[in-house]
Amino acid sequence: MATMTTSAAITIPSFTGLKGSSCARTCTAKPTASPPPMMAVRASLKEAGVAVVATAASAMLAGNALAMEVLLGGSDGSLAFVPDSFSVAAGEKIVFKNNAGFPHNVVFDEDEIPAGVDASKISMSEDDLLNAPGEVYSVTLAEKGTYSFYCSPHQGAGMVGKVTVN
Ligand SMILES: [Cu+2]
Repeated sequence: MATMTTSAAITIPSFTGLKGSSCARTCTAKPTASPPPMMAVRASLKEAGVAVVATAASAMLAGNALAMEVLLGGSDGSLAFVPDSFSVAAGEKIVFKNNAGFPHNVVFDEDEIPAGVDASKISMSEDDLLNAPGEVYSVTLAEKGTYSFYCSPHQGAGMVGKVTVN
């Protein structure tokens, strides 16, 4: 009697001890219900991860190669900076590129730039115009703050923009 009880007591825990505690809850849930949903979640996470990585990579490539690119004139013919409001890091290059509806230029508003910044040093001349498709004007802003700029031929048509330097 005593032997049988002991062996039974040993046998049962060795099964329930493993399968019972570590598997009964996790294992019965996993092999049956969890794997399909978990795999589905993992798959979608993977896809999302890939998309995020791809976006980050292209953003990095664009950042390295051209810095911030702003189109002069919308492809739809609008007289606008595209985008007309954006942020860059201090010292990051901003490339304004002639796209459509030119001539355009880029003039910073001396009243709407950080104190101490000389508008004439970061602006094109009011008379200087980008006439050819793809022509660019590049500028690097070192001082943090908000800068307003406009295209002198089209300021009246609303071709204005704002950049925040962080
Ligand atoms: Cu313009």
